[in-house]
Amino acid sequence: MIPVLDLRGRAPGVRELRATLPRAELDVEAALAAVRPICDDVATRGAEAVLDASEKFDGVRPDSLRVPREVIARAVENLDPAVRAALDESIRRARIVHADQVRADTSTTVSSGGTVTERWVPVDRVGLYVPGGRAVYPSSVVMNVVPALLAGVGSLAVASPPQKDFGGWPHPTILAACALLGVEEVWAMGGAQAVAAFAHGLEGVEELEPVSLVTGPGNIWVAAAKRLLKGLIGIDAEAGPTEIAVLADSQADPEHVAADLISQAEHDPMAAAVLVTDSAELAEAVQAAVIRRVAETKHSERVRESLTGPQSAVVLVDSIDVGLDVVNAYAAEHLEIHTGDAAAVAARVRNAGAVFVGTWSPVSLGDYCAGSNHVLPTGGCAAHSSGLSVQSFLRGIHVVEYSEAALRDVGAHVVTLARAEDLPAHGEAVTARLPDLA
Ligand code: HSO
Ligand code: ZN
Repeated sequence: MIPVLDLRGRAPGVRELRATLPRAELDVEAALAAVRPICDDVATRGAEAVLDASEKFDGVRPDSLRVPREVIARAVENLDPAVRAALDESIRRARIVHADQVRADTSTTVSSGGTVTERWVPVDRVGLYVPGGRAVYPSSVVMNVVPALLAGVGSLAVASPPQKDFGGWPHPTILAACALLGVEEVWAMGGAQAVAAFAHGLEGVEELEPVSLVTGPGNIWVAAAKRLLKGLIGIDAEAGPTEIAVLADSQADPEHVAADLISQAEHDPMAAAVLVTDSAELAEAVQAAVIRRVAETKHSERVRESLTGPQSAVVLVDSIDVGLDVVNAYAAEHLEIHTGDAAAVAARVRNAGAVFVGTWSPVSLGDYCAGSNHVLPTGGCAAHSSGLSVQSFLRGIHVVEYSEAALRDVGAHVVTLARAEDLPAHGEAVTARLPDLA
């Protein structure tokens, strides 16, 4: 049974909701201590340090860190045709959605002869992390690579942990997904050591050019390495365990709701599943369906651990209005709306990584084939951040160009503000050009 949190008869405010709603706690700070020596070792000893860490943590020492071209080619040749067709469709849909995110430069005439242009410039080189471990994530290759390519990133490298069962290379489906997207630079490395190798680069037999930005989900060690190396590199987010929240009323189909809660619980015993509903009958029906389905599903053990854990809950509320307050305070990575007029309710959602509207839009559709991105903010970060997009790989550079007349027009204000900040030399940069403004 999913633990119940009964908020009926109450309308708690945001602060109280944030304190009472369940949340998976990830102690990234504690992981930093373990990750720091690994990252330092990679900085000084390079590839040897990465290989040693792989042997220790992944239980395998790949023949090389860079995955050879033939190994990638073989992975595509051996790819199951149905998987290939599904990946092709996933890529096609992601491309059309992300293509609409590409932005044109904007040029604003601020005053006559004074313009500010915002130029969108892709990051030169990026490292994309694709997790291995409990599951294989070729879909995450798609979700990282597609926006990077559409942003115009010129150089990109993918890293994924070496797999004991596949000769020390990343999972073949991951390699095949890279090939389908035209990615040739793939590295058999995972965990903190992969992030460190991306950040510092590698020299010698294994030549890895350092990257400027690392994106992609990963486990706590990856998150800790991102936190440690942030600044030297840019990062997208520190991904935590996946989360699904469902806002549902009495019209919802309990089987659909149960199946969707279980689908995300399948990722991780720490994954969070939260049902928010104003219908006690629906809550009961969902609990019953969950029990039945969990018994039958393949990864029932980890699903059960996730759904019965302190990070999951069925939250009972008086109305969908209060339910909206709850889900907005929770700021879930994924939020499904199963109510009458779901679109209208969804329009009132302010905080969520992605919103799935109505009974025919399950999260797993978005995980693979909706066209939306599945690298999304977790742990409440949806209150301030977005998921991965073309924008994640761009920098907006302001290009300022003023004529003499345009500078003259506003120069006195610059001088005044410079004096007000007790930074008179700032004003002197103007009066050096236009002495009469002194
Ligand atoms: N739900 C995960 C993404 C994923 N699901 C990949 C299956 N494969 C985090 O959004
Ligand atoms: Zn998923």
